[in-house]
Amino acid sequence: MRCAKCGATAVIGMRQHRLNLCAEHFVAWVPDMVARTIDKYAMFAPNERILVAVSGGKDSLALWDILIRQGYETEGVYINLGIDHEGYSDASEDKVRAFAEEHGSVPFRVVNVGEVYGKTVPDLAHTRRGKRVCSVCGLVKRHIMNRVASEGGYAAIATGHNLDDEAATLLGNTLHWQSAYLLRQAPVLPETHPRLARKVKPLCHLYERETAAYALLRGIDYVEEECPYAVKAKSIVYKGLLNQLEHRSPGTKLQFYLEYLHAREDGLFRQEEPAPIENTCPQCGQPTMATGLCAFCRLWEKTP
Ligand code: Q46
Ligand code: ZN
Ligand code: ZN
Repeated sequence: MRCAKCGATAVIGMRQHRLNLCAEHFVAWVPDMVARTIDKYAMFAPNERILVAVSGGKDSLALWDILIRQGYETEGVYINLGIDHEGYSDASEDKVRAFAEEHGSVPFRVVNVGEVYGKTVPDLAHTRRGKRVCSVCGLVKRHIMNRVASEGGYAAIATGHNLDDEAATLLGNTLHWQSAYLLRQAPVLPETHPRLARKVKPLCHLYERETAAYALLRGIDYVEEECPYAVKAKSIVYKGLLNQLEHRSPGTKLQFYLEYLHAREDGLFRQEEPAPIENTCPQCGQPTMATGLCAFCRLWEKTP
């Protein structure tokens, strides 16, 4: 297998692009791909400040690495959820901290949920019977990221979702015809309020094996273990199914996602404009659709 650019031995073949590359050309190709994705969806401008949600995993650290190398002004935020299974949250925090130091001590902050709010995410979920840890976790992470972005005046929140993540979510939403979720699944979610920053996914055209290879070749030290709660997630099953399809027919995942975006652009899932968010939570001050406390504050209110 030879590199399409220089003829040296290729380290990776991307069958969906019919492209084989050597290490040197692959680590240059990945940021190019990300730059094209940022451009294509007008995710952010070069002068905008970006908050990067980092988990310590390969995708978010690869994303942060690429944005730093491309000269963007970024800050990394690690939310320590307090998942203590084999020290998962603390070990992940250590990886992010080490990454920030190795990259010239780029701005970085940790929000420790247990220390700031008095309960870790698993504790909070256990005291709320019937609530899955992941749904509590999602709500907590969204709230904290929005708060940090708004306080810091960031234009956008960037997350490391790759194409495998997006295709798996899409498959799940399609199997259940979750039209409201389908409508909200996009590479860019515009700001819906001055205090709710734009959400962007610059890795959404990259396969998971490509972000993993990039992290490896760049020598990025990341947490290899998945979050212990992810094991139970349906998305793992969907990823496996999509990989089987991909194996038989290279490019299936990419096509599934891109064709969905085209259909979405053509108005297939279009609904009426959502009502503007006019309320403010009396407790935390965040914009909310609810009258009274926002969903995040209600979560803590009801917890004994
Ligand atoms: S971190 Fe949180 Fe994920 Fe872990 S508890 Fe579930 S949602 S799986 S991205
Ligand atoms: Zn080459
Ligand atoms: Zn609130």
